[in-house]
Amino acid sequence: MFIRVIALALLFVIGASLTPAYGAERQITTTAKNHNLDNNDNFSPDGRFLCYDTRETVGSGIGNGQTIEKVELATGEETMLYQPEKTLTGDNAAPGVGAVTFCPVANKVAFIHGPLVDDVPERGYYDKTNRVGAEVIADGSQRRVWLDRRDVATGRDTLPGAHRGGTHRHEYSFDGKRIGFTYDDALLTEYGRTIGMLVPHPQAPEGATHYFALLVRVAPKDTSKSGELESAKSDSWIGREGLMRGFIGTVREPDGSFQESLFVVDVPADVDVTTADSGAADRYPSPPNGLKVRRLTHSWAAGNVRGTLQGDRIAYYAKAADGTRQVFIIPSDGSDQSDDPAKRPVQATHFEGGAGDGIRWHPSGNAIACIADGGVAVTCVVPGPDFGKSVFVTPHGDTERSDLVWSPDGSVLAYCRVVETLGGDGQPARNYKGEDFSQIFTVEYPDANGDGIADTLE
Ligand SMILES: [Ca+2]
Repeated sequence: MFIRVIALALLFVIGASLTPAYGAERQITTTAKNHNLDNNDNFSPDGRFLCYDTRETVGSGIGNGQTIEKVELATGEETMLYQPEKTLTGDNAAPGVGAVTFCPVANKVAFIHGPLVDDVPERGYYDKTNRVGAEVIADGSQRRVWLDRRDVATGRDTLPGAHRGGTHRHEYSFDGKRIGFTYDDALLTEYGRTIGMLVPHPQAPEGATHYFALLVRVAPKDTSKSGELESAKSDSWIGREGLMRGFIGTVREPDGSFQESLFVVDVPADVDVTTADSGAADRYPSPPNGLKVRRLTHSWAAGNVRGTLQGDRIAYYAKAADGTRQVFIIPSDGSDQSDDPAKRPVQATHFEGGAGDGIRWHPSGNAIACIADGGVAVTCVVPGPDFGKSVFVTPHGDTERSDLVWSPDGSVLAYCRVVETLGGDGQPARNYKGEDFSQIFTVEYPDANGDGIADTLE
């Protein structure tokens, strides 16, 4: 009996030491096309599906994106969610669809949609200043609505609630009521990229479901004064109700140089978007009344910035003392110049080669994930002795993983990997420039006790 206990204990110890710190990677998609998660909110609200686009299959970029699709994790079954009737490919492409994101509270997706082929003579080809958001119910019925209205008429003011360029990286707030995006104006191109918001509204311009409002007014390029912004990008909602949008601003410093720093724009729940000015041919749009832009850092910062569901903290990239790029965390009402140390940024990751793209929060707010050394790493961010401890949940140093996304319940991480793909003839299938396709993979988050912290770090 005693020997049996010893033997069992030994087996247990050996077993534990041989168990890798990561679970098995699982390849979800296998078909001969590119599967791009694009760092959006790709999980369906119930966590059963992932939406993706298929850019880089037949031609370059989103302009040559042909389809919007979803895959069921359990079966690998792919469903076409949207495919334009006619497409043009090559350098002059249309319409171009891509960058799809799931609504967190309904079975629908939003994505970038360039001009319909029939509208190309009037609107031109796909371009960053020539695209809008489209939305379809994610059941394969392909019924499309336009989220925003593009209006580039020059003989009068822009229609209220419309814009004059291109919206992209559409992102629903966690409660589904607002859609954030980055924006490029087509009429006044001396203004750089900035950010805005779409809300469903009875006064939305004809043909669109949502009313457009700029969130950050930028100065024309090379004209800003000290403290003014010339661009806003890498933006994301902070908190469930979308009352804050974090972004990276390019700001003019007192010495005349530019700095990229972390900002937040506060967007109150009762903001009246109809107080926004939609602009004219010679007048850039202006945000609605009641917004407030706050600068949180004064040194280099980068995104995409990501906020917690609770809205209390923001994760972003900044430089560590050793010069590497790492993930930092700051309270959403904090500042690197605050007198209160608790309101200042804290370095969360300490990866030797720095932190890669794709910061994501566990829904508990207790952990973040990002790519590092080509693998998926998770980091405990609960204040205390475990803060900043990281563990890889996939292999690393072997190949590149990208476009990380965490399921709504925190149990699964999904990402893309470029792997050899076989076509229907059993031969390797490759994209238009002879490269292997990107496929979707998942790994389970090792958190059996459900506290949001990887069990191997506890
Ligand atoms: Ca745990």
